[in-house]
Amino acid sequence: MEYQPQSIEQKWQQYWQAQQIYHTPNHSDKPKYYVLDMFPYPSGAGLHVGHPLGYIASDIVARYKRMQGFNVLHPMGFDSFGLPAEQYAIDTGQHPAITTAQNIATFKQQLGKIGFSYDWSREVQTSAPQYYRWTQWIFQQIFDSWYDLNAQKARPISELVQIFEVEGNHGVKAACDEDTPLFSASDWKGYDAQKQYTLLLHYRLTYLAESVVNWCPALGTVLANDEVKDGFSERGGHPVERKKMKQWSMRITAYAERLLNDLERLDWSEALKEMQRNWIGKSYGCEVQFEVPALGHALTAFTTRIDTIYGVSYLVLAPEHEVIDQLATPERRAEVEAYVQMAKNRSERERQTEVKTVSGAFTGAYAINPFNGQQIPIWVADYVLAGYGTGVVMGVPASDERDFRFATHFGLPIVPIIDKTPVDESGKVLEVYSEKSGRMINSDFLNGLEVPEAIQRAIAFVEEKNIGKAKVNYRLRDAVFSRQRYWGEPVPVYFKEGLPYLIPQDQLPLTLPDIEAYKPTEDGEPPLARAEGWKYQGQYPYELTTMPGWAGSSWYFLRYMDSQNDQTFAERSATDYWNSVDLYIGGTEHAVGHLLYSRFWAKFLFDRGYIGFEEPFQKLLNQGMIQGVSALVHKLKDENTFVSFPLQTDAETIPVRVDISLVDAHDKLDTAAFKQWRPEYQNAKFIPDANGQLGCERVVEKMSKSKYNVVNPDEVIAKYGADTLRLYEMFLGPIELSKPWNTQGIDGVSKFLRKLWRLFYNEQDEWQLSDAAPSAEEWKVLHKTIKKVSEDIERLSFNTPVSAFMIAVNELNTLKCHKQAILEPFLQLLAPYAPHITEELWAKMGHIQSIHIAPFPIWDEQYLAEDSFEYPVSINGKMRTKLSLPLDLSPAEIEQRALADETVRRWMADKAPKKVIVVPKKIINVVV
Ligand code: ANZ
Repeated sequence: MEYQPQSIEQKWQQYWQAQQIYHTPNHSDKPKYYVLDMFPYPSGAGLHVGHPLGYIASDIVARYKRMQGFNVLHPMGFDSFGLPAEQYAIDTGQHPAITTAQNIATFKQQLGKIGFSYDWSREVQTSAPQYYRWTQWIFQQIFDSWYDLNAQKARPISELVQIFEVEGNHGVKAACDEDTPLFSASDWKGYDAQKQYTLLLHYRLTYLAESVVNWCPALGTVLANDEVKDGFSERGGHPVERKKMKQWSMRITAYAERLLNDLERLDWSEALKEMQRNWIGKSYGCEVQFEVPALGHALTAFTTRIDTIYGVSYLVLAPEHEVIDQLATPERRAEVEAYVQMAKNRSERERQTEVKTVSGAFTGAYAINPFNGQQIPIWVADYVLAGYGTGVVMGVPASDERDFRFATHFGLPIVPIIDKTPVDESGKVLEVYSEKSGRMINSDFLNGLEVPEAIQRAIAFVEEKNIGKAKVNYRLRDAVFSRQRYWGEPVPVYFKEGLPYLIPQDQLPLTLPDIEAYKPTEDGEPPLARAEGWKYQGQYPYELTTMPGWAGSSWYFLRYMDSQNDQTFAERSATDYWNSVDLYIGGTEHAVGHLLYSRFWAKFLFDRGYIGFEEPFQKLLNQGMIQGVSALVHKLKDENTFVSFPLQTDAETIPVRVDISLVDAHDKLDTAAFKQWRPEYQNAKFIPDANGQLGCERVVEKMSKSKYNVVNPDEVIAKYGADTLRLYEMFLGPIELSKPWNTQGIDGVSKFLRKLWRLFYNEQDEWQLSDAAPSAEEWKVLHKTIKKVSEDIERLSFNTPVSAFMIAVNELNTLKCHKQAILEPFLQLLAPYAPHITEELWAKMGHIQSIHIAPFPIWDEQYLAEDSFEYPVSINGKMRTKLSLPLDLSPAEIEQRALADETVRRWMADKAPKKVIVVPKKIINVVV
């Protein structure tokens, strides 16, 4: 019997399914192991060979751990809310649920063919009401909580009410709105229910607030920063405005410190942790006040370099700053207003990244530098962000590059940061302290210090004089939670007299209503405004925005633990048992978004006692991308003629991408198929190479439909089988690296499996396993492979075991080893990588139970001990052959064995040796 993957793979996939081999119980005496893939968005294009890279690696680990006796949780599901399905719905009128269901079916079918060991009974789909019911429930818990900064944890709002009743809010340290008023216990008790409710809204961990968003009137929606380019929508090129809109936000900033500190205990790459640290962006600095006579009060700037305060030559405000109106003098007003209007339309990202374009406007007003009493002009410029620090920057052109560009552009003075003791002409040290202002007017008290000490001293001074305070700032912003879209979770809130209320828990899920078109209304309201009569109790309007894409994916790892539960999001006993994910595999594109939001929600659920751990993903592995290998044909400019590559002409050519299925492994184009491919090439002419063929150029780039370089795993499986696909994807190289899909090596992998098959079946297709006792050499091949493969999987090196398997099969082949005692454990060792062929041969050996629940082999050092040495044999000074000899031979015995060897004798031409020198464990030298 030949090895025919097509005839065995499907059979075993059905068998595993029917026998529930991968069904995972929630309680077990075995130790647990949770290995998870980032679940896919089920796009219409289906899987390409890049997607399974991480899934194969995680499946190998899952199988390996299962065979080692762990109770392994290895689920799969779908992140099934999202834009493409909605866009398709807008274009075609088809309900996104239908497209989504079709796409999920395709994905499941494709995944099924690769032979993954998922427990499908735990599947989740974020767009299913049974799932998003609990996403809504979590939203409600967040709404129902506040963050106690003393206890550093989220607590129920009811506990806050108890505190207010006893002591008002004077002593409460909470993450809350800046404009939260102060009140006493008796004030509180005097307020009516509505007023109390309104005050509590300042504290809730999810809240409605005006936030500045990218609003595109033509598309009728808010766009993410990366969907806006130079003030226009990336799609359609419509103008985008910065607009304040009421949006739900989540107070993730309350968790900034914990999100930062707890990174330390995670087994993630340093690069990834650094990305999260930068995103959280903790900076130590100081707030300092600059009096503004025109205002009658001070403006506060945030700086990390208070030590440079003597070099301040201007103050600059963010265009959104509310005092600009009051500050602008009548002569400057028009210019300032025009500037503010212009700046408003640039997104935050543009403002930060396009630092080279200097722009700004002078308000006409002045501030006083508290350290030296100097008067400095106040400007408005959009390099200052409204949402960071205080929205006011002290400009120090002598020290800061952006400030330098700004000052140079507008001709503002570049004041040196004094680094010498200031003296007058006669050499007298200048006054240090002004009685009149009570402040330093000129000082050398920072000079000669290293920057950190100078900062410390200046902050101490500022605090002592009561003109500012030390301040820690985070770059992290609260997370906007509203989307003006249809295909997302409805926010489980209704409005009564303008205030948001939660719909009762027993009425969840609040399901998406059907609407007749999936776009915003004419007056810019979200699509859900089209749902007529969609009101709570028939009268109170529901929230019309839906949740963002990250809502459902922030907690799905918990749902897998108890996916069918309709009483709670997941039973505490189940989450206690499974705890954090032990190994999480996915792409780096989620480094900050998804991974930060999931950590936030886990910490929140932990604080509220719903789960017993606060980090979701203990160990993380980022897989690289598989790139496509595009094919280019070279077309003569202005002609429908194609020239073979390497180019046979000096004429100017234009490279044209062609579908890779039209090009063979030797980069030659199927010209007939090419003519058929596109009508415009029907009459194409070709200038072939000397062999009459048309060569193509190959380039490595992103795998994408638009580049015609997509390789579908289904095709690879149809040709070679899933086991070859699995081994080959791992064989391509270290999992973390990106690498091109290069089909040239795939035959080698396929051949390896055929060779393996031949160890069991002879050329006459007869079963040839024997129960003879293995030789030491055979044992050694087996055990060194077990050792190598086990150690490599442990350190997540998935490519190196593939070569170890290949070497072992070659060696066993050379040894003509057909012994059950060797080949049986070898199958067990290979099973995680090649689950089908190993299951087939295992069954042929007579096993009744699946190989995938058999134990993983353990190596025995006894077989690995070196008992021989491979001697190089040199004859008349030239290395001629190698001899493997037992280590316990005496030099005389070694000489005897060498001289008896046939190859050696041949090189000696059967002459008597003049001299033989044996260096034990080194070399044998023969002179004739
Ligand atoms: C004076 C100065 C001198 C500054 C110097 C830096 C270097 P990080 O580290 O990111 O926290 N800044 C403050 N608020 C800002 C805002 N809303 N928009 C843009 N820039 C702002 O950066 C803090 C520094 O960024 C602050 O320290 C301030 O410039 C600027 F040699 O003050 B610095």
